[in-house]
Amino acid sequence: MAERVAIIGAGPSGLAQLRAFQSAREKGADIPEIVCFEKQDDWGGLWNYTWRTGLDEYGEPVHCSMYRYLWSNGPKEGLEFADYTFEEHFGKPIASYPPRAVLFDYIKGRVEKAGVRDWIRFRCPVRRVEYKENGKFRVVYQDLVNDKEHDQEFDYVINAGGHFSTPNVPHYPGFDTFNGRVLHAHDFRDAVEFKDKNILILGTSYSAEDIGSQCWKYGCKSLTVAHRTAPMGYDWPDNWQEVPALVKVDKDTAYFKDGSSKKVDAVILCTGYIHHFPYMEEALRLKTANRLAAADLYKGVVWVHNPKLFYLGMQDQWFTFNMFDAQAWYVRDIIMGRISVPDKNAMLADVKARVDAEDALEDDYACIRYQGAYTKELIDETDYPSFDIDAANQAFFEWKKHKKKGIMTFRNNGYVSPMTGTQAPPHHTPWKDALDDSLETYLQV
Ligand code: FAD
Ligand code: NA7
Repeated sequence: MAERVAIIGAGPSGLAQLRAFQSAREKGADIPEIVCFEKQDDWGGLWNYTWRTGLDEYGEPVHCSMYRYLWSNGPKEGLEFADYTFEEHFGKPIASYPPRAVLFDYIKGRVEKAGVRDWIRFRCPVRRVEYKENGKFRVVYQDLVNDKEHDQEFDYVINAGGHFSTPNVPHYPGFDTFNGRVLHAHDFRDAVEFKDKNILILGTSYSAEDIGSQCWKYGCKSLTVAHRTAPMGYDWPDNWQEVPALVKVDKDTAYFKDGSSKKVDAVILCTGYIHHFPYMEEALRLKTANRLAAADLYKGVVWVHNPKLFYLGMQDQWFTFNMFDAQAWYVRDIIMGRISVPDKNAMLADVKARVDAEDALEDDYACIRYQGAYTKELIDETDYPSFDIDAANQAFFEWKKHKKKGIMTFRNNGYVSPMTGTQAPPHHTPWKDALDDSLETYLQV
């Protein structure tokens, strides 16, 4: 009997895992039986956009945290697959900050070519994962379309369920009597809703920066961004101000720590996400902060308390798609007996070393190098095509400088692909004037 592997989620991480196994099979290896459970009706994870918010048509929490007009917030040269380049997919070099639909198309292209769609059971959320005395995992999943619950045994489980979907929602005094809308970034969909409105944003990370930029681009009246720790400090447009922490709201007015106040129409909580895996039994459930060295994961992927369980993509992310690949190839090789896992003490020491090394990092540049080195460390142990990590780091470094130079213009720049060495062409329209984010318009010359 072939061993059985369950993969939870068909987002970029889960799809990397399918492609990793398929590539081993293509090279002649015997691979285990793979079953991937996906609760949405299509693959792509967060990149599979839906207008829905809250619960979906089956009463399931909507996974999507993406919104209309989302363009990549980092250069595509930092996330490119080493085994499937942008040039291979699009047949020509393209600009460096593709909109969501373009990246979705790219993600799909590789797995369509690999022919792995049949391994996925769509509309099948995993309800429960338990480890049994017989050394196997019991996986309970729901077939939503036929409304049936099923129960199966697996030798290995790979959780690729994502961690930017369940919102972290703080409460501030006065929210319950605020006259406008209070929403989390997870439920933000169309910036046009906020045209001519005064908006308050809480948070200072990617969501705050990008949702604020979308609202500015599509014509909001003003943006006020309150920071709990430190301001973002970019050279913002005139109608954008950064203020100290929010203290309370009262009907239509927000009050800040420095005593200032501002009338606002809506509050958007860009306050991050939580790692939320209620379907994993307690002993198997990852609990970690959103950081580069996630808790309890040897080499960032192996669950130290049961090394037949793996988590993919659970780190905070500078590197994304090619880091997920590095992880997926590594996990594949553990399962296929090509890489061995040390004893628990050695695994715990590995986690501690990673946490300590992250704690010692001094700035974002060091964080990028750290995650680049981690990605390379895993790639060096497998047959994933090796690539120039320094060149990917370089794209990120230039990106950071371009953001500092112009937060509303950085997406007009292009970078060199670490995979092909090609310099990306400039996009035909500056980002702030490009209101149509469709694939067809983006790919026009
Ligand atoms: P996800 O994409 O979240 O996919 C997880 C999948 O698991 C989903 O399909 C979900 O339906 C499924 N799933 C979850 N639970 C279950 C269950 N119990 N049973 C069955 N299926 C389940 N990265 C970039 O590189 N560039 C960007 O520009 C960028 N922009 C972003 C913008 C936003 C708003 C957000 C939230 C993230 C962004 N990211 C970006 C980061 C993003 O995390 C990664 O690009 C990528 O989507 C992570 O892939 P994943 O497969 O780990 O998780
Ligand atoms: P992040 O990167 O986890 O950032 C969360 C932000 O929320 C961060 O600035 C926090 O401030 C802030 N935060 C958290 N709790 C609060 C409260 N209670 N009050 C005020 N501010 C708070 O999440 P993002 O959504 O920006 O990014 C996640 C992914 O989505 C990322 O990969 C992007 O590509 C898109 P702090 O600095 O801790 O004071």
